[in-house]
Amino acid sequence: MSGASLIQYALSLKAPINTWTKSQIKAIYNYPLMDLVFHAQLQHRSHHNPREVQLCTLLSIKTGGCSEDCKYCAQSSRNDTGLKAEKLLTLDTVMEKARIAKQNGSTRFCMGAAWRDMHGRKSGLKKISEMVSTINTELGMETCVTLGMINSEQAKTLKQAGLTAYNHNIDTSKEHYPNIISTRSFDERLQTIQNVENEGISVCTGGILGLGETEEDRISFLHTLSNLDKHPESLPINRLVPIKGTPIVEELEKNQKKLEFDSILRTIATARLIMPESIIRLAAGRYTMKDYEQFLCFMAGSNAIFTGEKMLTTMCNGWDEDKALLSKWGLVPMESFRGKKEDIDVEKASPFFQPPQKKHDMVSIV
Ligand code: SAM
Ligand code: DTB
Ligand code: SF4
Repeated sequence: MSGASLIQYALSLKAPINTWTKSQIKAIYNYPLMDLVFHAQLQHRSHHNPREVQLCTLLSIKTGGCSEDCKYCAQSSRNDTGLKAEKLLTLDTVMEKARIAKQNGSTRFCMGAAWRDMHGRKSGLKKISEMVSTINTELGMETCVTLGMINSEQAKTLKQAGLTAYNHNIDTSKEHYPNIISTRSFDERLQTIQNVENEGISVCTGGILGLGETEEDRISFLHTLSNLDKHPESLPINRLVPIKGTPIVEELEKNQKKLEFDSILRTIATARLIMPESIIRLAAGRYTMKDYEQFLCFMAGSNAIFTGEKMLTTMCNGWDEDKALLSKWGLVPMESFRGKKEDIDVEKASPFFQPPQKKHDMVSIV
């Protein structure tokens, strides 16, 4: 099938499919950019209110001292980045930050810990569960945590606390992954995602662009995500933030590998076409993008951002700056616990939003 027919096929589907092949994804990814972005925007409009952008704020609740060897990360104890390891924050500190995030219009609060996994962290899990349930009950915000690998029992505990989503990135393609991380496998990442999914927690998973990956890697990365049993509820696209002292920075300099903005745009547009219902979040490195680059990412189908004082250890675009930008473009914050087209208040939506249609049988592909 040609790129054009595959795009038409993607647009004709009434429900997401998880049978995309690498060659189909490649044909879509390589379609002439203007047409690719245009059709991604059409897909976006038939699954989401095109005016809405989800505002999410991050907090590092346990910074630094991580035992993993992720080549890009400021928080790995193996990387000489000058970051000091800290203890788990207290409930009071976290609530203060969550309150500020809510006052500034964020509806999802995401807490990150620099841990490999939750093995032997019973008291940590208890404290984090308390943070999740207090944010839920006192502030009514969606919650997301990213704590490294977790098993089914730990996922169950977080679900009982009222956790909305768990972030666990596959980061890159299965093929490129061993070049980036050696202390845990790609399949271990998938296992945690499965554990989270099985307990009925929304899965937030995506990756980083700019790790010296090839176009084939970006296609393979999208292939893994779009072939998960269920597409991620939320799909973060991070642009590598080059941190001094991390091995990836030296490697990229040596290989003279630079990520073109077009590749980010193609990845987002392709993700939107093949995973129509996922919320695509412009994550780390957004502060390095020019306004018009961010605008193009929204055109290609992104509909969420991290906004606030900080990411985990790197810079984030601030609330006021983001509010001004979104309002200039006629975009509004997404309300809490919203996202799917079935939840959209049609009265409040853009007149260009296409209301949900009855689900049809799947169209077969030739
Ligand atoms: N330790 C947990 C884990 O690895 O799942 C949670 C925290 S970890 C910092 C969350 C994600 O941040 C990583 O999976 C990676 O995708 C992203 N990240 C970390 N450092 C980054 C960097 N320098 N540039 C872009 N994204 C980064
Ligand atoms: C994700 O994909 N990006 C966020 C969130 N999930 C936890 C984290 C980005 C961290 C960027 C590097 C830093 O700030 O240290
Ligand atoms: Fe640790 Fe997560 Fe950083 Fe890897 S990305 S070193 S697991 S904090």
